[in-house]
Amino acid sequence: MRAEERTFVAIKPDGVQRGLIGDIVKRFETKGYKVTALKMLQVTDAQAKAHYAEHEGKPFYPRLIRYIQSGPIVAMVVEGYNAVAGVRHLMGSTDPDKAEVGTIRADFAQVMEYNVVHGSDSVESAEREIAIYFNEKEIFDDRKCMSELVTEYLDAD
Ligand code: IDP
Ligand code: MG
Repeated sequence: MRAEERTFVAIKPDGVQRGLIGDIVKRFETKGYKVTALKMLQVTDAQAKAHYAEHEGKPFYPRLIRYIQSGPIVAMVVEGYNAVAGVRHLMGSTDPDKAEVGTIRADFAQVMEYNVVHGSDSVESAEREIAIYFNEKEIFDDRKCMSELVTEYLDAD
């Protein structure tokens, strides 16, 4: 049985600058995932290094660090069944040129260097990355659903 998972998602600076926040968040919400945390922030040196530690030493690493700090990002925690793999499926391949049409990267980006979104690649990475950008008090996974609120409202009379 697939488990309820949470994953870390970021709309990278190009996505924010190009006015794609709403379109990208919509992809996750229409899939049925719950956005349990969301904020815009400027990535610090320490956050950038922690986030991309696995890529240190690779040829594209300096440009990647510069890119993720080139403007504000929108950081999110996204929750749902099989959310780690599911979010990456919605995002598409790292290279937008190879991503399937209909995925975020295929539809909104052209080159690997500027691929508009980040999504964690495992449950362990998700927990590590969430902790870089959020404290637990900023995550709201116990929201009442609308039917519960409506029932409460009707019962109040
Ligand atoms: P992912 O974002 O699909 O998980 P990773 O391999 O973890 O892909 O790479 C992190 C980010 O680094 C990518 O999203 C992309 O922005 C950038 N990147 C990865 N590989 C390359 C490359 O070969 N050239 C330029 N940028 C790259
Ligand atoms: Mg990755």
